[in-house]
Amino acid sequence: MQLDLTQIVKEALESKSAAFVNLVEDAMRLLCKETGKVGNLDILGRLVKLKPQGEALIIGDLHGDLGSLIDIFKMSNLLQKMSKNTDAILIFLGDYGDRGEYSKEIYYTVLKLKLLFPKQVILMRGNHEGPEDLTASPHDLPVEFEVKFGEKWTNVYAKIRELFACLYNAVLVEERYLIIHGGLPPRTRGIEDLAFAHVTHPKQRVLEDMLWSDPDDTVKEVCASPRGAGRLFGEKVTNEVLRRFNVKILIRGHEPSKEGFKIDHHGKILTLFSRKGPPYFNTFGAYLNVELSRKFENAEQLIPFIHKF
Ligand SMILES: [Mn+2]
Repeated sequence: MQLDLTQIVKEALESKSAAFVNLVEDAMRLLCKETGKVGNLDILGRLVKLKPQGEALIIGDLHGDLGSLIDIFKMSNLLQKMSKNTDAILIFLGDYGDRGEYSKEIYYTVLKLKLLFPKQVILMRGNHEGPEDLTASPHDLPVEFEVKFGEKWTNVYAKIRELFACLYNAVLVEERYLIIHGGLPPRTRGIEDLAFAHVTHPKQRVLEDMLWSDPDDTVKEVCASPRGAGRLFGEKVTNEVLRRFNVKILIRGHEPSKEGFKIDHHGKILTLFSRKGPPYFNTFGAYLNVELSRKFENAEQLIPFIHKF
């Protein structure tokens, strides 16, 4: 399939409420029903298990920055690779909207990509796609929808909120990586805890930790987060959870960093942040493009595969 990103972006920019709602409904019909084997993906609840094979492109928070998304696709040539090579995987770490001017267009583009490559695109849930009782603040999406869709905006907004519940909580690349938007829930017993975190929410705080938490080098176990949701977790938690899932590195987004990426907990955690511009003022955005078959013990070894822009 010859894929024209310029065409998708043009459609995204021009889409009116009816076309946007149609796309969200099509994506929901696909996403919400995904279970079991879908190509190389093995799906349980809202967790994807991946065999360590094929190339993966992992994109961090975009927060309405359409320019960076276009740049990443141009630089990585991934769409062409995905068309040719069915085991190439594209993972978005969540937080597509809010902050930037082009939330509507980012959602449109990533949902369109999911429909075009259902077996190769994984859309994760960020805290800006959280459940009703954990809405991120400031949440600019309703305002942007009102400006761009006019009086029909409430209907469009209700639809996309429905879709948020179908986005993925976690990706587990066997013997390699655990991939989550925010942070690690302490005392996790097994993959079911992650796969069904949206079901046990809010009785258990697993989903809140996954969407909101941040690593901290000074915290012993966990403590309250200045974000007002989620927690700060220490290296002890990271070691325990990674050991439990038999993986080496946590890959996550959620935190802006000057270089577009940062490494915490002695190389056990890689944070990717893929948008640039206000209000964060990071100098670079970054994404990861790595062959999943390759074995790495420490996130420092992933640096050659991190692309800063
Ligand atoms: Mn976030």
